[in-house]
Amino acid sequence: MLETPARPTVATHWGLYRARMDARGPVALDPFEGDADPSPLGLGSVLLQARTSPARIGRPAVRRSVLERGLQAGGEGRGREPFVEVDWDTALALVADAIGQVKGEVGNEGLYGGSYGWSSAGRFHHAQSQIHRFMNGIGGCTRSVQNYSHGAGETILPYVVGDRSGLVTGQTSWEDIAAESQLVVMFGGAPWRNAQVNSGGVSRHVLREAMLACRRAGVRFVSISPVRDDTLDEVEAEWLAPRPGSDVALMLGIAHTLLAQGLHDAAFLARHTTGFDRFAAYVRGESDGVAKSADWAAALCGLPAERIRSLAQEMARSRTMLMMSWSLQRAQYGEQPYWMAITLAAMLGQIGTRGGGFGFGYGSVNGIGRPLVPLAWPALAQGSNPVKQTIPVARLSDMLLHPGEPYEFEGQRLTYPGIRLVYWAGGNPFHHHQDINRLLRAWRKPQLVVVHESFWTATARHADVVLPTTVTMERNDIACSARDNLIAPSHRIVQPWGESRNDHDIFADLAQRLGVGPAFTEGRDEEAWLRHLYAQAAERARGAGFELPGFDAFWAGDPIVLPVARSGPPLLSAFVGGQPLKTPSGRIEIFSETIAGFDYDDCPGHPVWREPAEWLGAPLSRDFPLHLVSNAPSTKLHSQYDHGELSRAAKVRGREPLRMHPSDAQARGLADGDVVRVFNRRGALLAGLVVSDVLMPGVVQIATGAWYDPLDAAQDDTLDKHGNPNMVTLDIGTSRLSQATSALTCLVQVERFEGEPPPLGCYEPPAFVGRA
Ligand SMILES: Nc1nc2c(c(=O)[nH]1)N[C@H]1C(S)=C(S)[C@@H](COP(=O)(O)OP(=O)(O)OC[C@H]3O[C@@H](n4cnc5c(=O)[nH]c(N)nc54)[C@H](O)[C@@H]3O)O[C@H]1N2
Ligand SMILES: Nc1nc2c(c(=O)[nH]1)N[C@H]1C(S)=C(S)[C@@H](COP(=O)(O)OP(=O)(O)OC[C@H]3O[C@@H](n4cnc5c(=O)[nH]c(N)nc54)[C@H](O)[C@@H]3O)O[C@H]1N2
Ligand SMILES: [Mo]
Repeated sequence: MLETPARPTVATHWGLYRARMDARGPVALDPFEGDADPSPLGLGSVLLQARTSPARIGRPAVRRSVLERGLQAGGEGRGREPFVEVDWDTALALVADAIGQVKGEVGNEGLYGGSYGWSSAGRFHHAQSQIHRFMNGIGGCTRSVQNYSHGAGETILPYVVGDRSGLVTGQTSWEDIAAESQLVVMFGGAPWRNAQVNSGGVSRHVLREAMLACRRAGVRFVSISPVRDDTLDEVEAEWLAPRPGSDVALMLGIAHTLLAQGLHDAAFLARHTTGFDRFAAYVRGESDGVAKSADWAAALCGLPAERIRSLAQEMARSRTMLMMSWSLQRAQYGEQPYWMAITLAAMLGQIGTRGGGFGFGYGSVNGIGRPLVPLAWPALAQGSNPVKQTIPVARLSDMLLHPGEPYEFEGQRLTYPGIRLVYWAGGNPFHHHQDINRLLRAWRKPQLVVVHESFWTATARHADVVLPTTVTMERNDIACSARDNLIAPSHRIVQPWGESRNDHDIFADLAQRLGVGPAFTEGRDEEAWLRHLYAQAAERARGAGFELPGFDAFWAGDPIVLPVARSGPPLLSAFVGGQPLKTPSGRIEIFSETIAGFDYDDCPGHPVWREPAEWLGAPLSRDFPLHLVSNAPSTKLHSQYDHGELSRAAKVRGREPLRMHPSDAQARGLADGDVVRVFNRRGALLAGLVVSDVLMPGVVQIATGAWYDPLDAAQDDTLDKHGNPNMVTLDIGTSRLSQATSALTCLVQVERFEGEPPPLGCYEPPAFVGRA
């Protein structure tokens, strides 16, 4: 048994915390001393509320008719019927039988184990790794590729620059930006709220100090975003607010100005890119009769043409860094803003220099722009998946609704599989997926839904078998992240809640029942796995020149942050220095023959402006005149700890805050603190109104993460009482190239909710009945 030291550490995606203990257990969590700007997400008693929340799951539970009729129960009662609490043996026997039955009838392809979600930090108890290891061990399952974060970006980048460097790692350092940049233009801003987190852990929050150092060095920031507070006040950024979804038009207007005024770097374009001529013909209007002038762009994006022209000139005159947030590609045609930004940076000719060029995600998660130690931390081995069937992750509802039907993806014609059993551990699709009413219809299709959860989230409520899992502080783990130089113990500070078990132990038990127990566990328990993973980490660290202490000293000691240089090579400096890219031409592909060969009008051979299905310039905006921005929440990580005090303190009359410009509120007779109904043809949610001039008129903004709380679960298309923006978001692929999420392409209307707002039920457990 591993001992917990007197001053234990708890590692989360939002930072390291020291547990303050008394004789009975933990009383509060304090920030790790090494972090100058700790995130409040885990401070105090937020995490400890896992132990006091009525929403905590204490025992396995099965939907009533599934307990009675197994796979014959049908999906209609999912989310509607009461649960029956059962013992572990009953629940696991049911799951093992069902898996065996589906495998026997349709093969492993009928199991969906994509199981997207952040789950918790920690290398061993990482739910995704555990479920994938389990599924691979029983013969595989249908999986997902990509993510909701940057699915379109990660798909387009290899075609344009040969790989994904600069998307999640490899960006030019903040150190270089402070030293050499004169102008930083941030599309989507660089919100501090988002840099609170990083998957796998955070040793030190760096965005604030990095941006302030730039400011002190005289760097000028321009934040291009519909929301002013996407950038810290202290950096004194100029705020330019284009219509959401119009960034490509704006960038084309800048490109046209550069071209018309001869400010583009022709030598760089000739030497390092291919296809600029065809793009230039498009910009000039030679290929489609429409010149993409600053005036043309102004009419689309809403910024003054004069400012578009002067910005182009400032960019050409200065050492300019173009920063693109991940949010920009989370919209229809989301491939285009990234391709266009690279093209614009190529026209400026500063790619590969210190402080010039482009980079992604600087304000999307913590650690971007901080150099990394050159080593890959180990992860739980997952084996390989014998089933080759995958879907782009955001095509979940499409897959469930359209089995056997074809779709396009990266030049291939693929077919959706027929899914009989959905198995989820560590994610909350009723938080993350677009168009919840459509998801609800899709979710009724499979014969069985199994969910591992610690809390009665909407996903757990819409499962047939719910298996209670421990939370981080109830188990031992090791934290290390691909975007941090950290390796830290995460100690168990309390015993598991109720009958909850670790994901690993649940899968080990199921693996045993399915005849592959020893292969799954390799004979190791938690401690043996941690020692095993740590030994691998120490070996890799040694390879990179760092000597880690032995496991026992590590376990009893402080978090370890490996020292690194403050600056690494600028993005694409090796390429500019002569090393070809992994693209067909070896150069930056402003025109891609490969993409052109796919013949997709929603993603042709060079960057283009395409009017999104929903935006403030669309005819639809007459009925639904407000653009809804649904962004990452400041008071939680997605839907995690929505029931915690930090998240709930920010709610307005219990509802998720929706921010709106004073002119839009006045036009609707709305006041601060009103409960409002946000709706379009797809659905409706309630929210609590915050009137604020940090938004541009015509835009409303709500964070994701409020737990879906249906007014009447027995009805289709019912109202969400609480504030989940995915009630109204659009569930279409970005394009046939990437098929990624289009969550930010969304128009709505907002009105006052008349009468007494209905009480919330989402933080209470669902209805239970006894066994018949
Ligand atoms: N409209 C709109 N939608 C969006 C976005 C947006 O900007 N707008 N953002 C998208 C993005 S980028 C993302 S990444 C997704 C995020 O979507 P998710 O990653 O699905 O969101 P989370 O709330 O983090 O869900 C994690 C769930 O896992 C549970 N969990 C935590 N630890 C463990 C564990 O150890 N074991 C088990 N079994 N469960 C655990 C938590 O209780 C929680 O319910 O949302 C996407 N959806
Ligand atoms: N606290 C906290 N931090 C998080 C997360 C969390 O849940 N909580 N989630 C993490 C995850 S998984 C991810 S993927 C990242 C997401 O990181 P991002 O995708 O970078 O962040 P978002 O908050 O979705 O959006 C950033 C801003 O983009 C702006 N924006 C929206 N549409 C447009 C547009 O059309 N044009 C322009 N110019 N700007 C636009 C909005 O004003 C929004 O505030 O955040 C991570 N960080
Ligand atoms: Mo994400």
